[in-house]
Formats: sequence, structure tokens, C-alpha cells
Amino acid sequence: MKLYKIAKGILLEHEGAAYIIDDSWDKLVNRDNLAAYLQSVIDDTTPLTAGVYQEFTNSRALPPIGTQEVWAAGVTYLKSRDARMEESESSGGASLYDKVYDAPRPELFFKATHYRVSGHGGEVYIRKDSEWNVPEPELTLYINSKGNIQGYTIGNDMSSRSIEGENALYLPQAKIYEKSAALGPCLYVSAEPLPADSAIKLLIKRDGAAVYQDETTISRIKRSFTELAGYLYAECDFPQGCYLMTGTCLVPPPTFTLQVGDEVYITIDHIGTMINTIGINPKHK
Ligand code: DO4
Ligand code: MG
Repeated sequence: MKLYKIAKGILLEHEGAAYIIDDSWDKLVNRDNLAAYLQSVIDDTTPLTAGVYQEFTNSRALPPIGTQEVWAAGVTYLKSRDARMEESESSGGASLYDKVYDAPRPELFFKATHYRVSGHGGEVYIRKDSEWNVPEPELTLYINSKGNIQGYTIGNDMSSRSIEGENALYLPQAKIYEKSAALGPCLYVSAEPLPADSAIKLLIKRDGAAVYQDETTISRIKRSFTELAGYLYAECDFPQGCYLMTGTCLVPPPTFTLQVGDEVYITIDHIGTMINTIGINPKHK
């Protein structure tokens, strides 16, 4: 079952039929047993007619988020550890990444407030004071206020590799700025965990042609999702629940940096594809 946030409310899509849910995003997603609740909505509600459904699918989806905070986990895949050790070698920070990959406690950091998050079809920004920039495609969990994983979405943890590589203490500046996060296109809700063999794919196009393309599966993650959620909720309360990006497993080669106008396609099995265009904050041009 897929939940889309649209200008007129919330659209629930399941097996080719669609339903409008008259509720606030925060209240809806924070329910216990969200999958069972959505099934009861399907059982009790008349689906939209084909014409109305078409009208809604044509309207651009907003990011599937209410007022939740967005957090992120880091160095959860070997690929991310190795890339970061390489980028921080000259600053002497390489061993930090090696240690955190093996440590019981994961790296978790605050990523975004909801108003800094872009949705499918929107822009994500690169910083003007950063010369080396990449998207980070990440499976993102929605965890409710009780700490239970209720759904999955696609996340883009936009990152400045030059700022993070200069000094690991600059991480918040490398990671947190306007439109440095994207979520979309929907929240995929299932009573079952996302299958471990689900593929995650990244495609970057410049002037219509692919300049980077790769894929892997989420099974390569070092830690379990419940372990990450457990550390995040250990000493923080999230009254509306929280989004947690689970770390990147695809890193373009060191010679690659994003340019304004590039298109970033992130696909995760069962969820869909999120497309974003690279921009720069007009205030800071
Ligand atoms: O350690 C810095 C950030 C790591 C990260 O964002 C990732 O592994 O995805
Ligand atoms: Mg990341």
C-alpha cells in the first residue's frame, strides 16, 4: 500500500485502485498497525473513479512528511566507509569511519526539518561553497512515536564531500542546508519488512545522458533497521514519529561531482522512483 501526500489531502494506492483519506498526515502515519488500518480503509471506502484518480496521479506529489524530523545513519555499508576513508585521508580523519563501522553504536545524525525537504519532481541544492557534491540514495524508514517501523520511502541525503573531507567536525555543514534532503514519491506501508533482496538504484543524467549509474541491494547493510531505530529512540522522543535515512550504499567515483541541472533518479523496489533536479539556492547565487 502506498500513501501519497497531495495538495488535496492523502491518496492511498493499492492494487490499481485509489482512495482519498481525510486525515492529517501526522495523525494517520502515527497510528499503531498502520498497514491494518489502511486495509480497513480500503475495505470500507469506495475507490476513486478512473478520471479522478488520473487527475490526482498527474498532480505533483509533495514529500511524504508532516512535521517529523529527519535523521540519518552513516557508514552502514562498506561502500560508504571506504569512500569516506579515502576523502578524509589528508585531514587525518580516516580512522573515524573505520571505527564507527565496527562499533556497537552506529553513527546517527540530525538531517532535516520537514520544511527543508524536497519531494519527487522537486529540486535539491548543492552548496555554493562546496566543490565536490554527491547525492546519497538511501532507504528511509518511517518510525512511529512508539519506535515501530511502519513504512519505507526513498531518501536523498545530499552531501558535500569536500566539506566533510576537510574535517569530520564539519559534518553538519556538509549535510544540513536548504533542500539538502529529499523524500518520495510515497510512503510504502506493509505489515511485512521490506524484502532484503530489494534493489536500490542510482542514475544521474546530464543533458539527458547517463553520467553515473549503479545498483545494489539493501541486504548489504551492516546493521538491522530495528537496531538503528533502537539507538535513535534510546534518549529521544518523537511525538509524531520520525524519518530515518539508513545510509548510502552507492557512491559515484571520486572524479564525479554534481552540476546544476543534473537529474538524479533513485529507485527502490516496492517503493518506486524519485527524481530530483540539482539546483542552487537562488538567495546564495
Ligand atoms: O559519516 C558521515 C556520513 C555518512 C553517511 O551519510 C552515509 O554513510 O550515508
Ligand atoms: Mg548518507
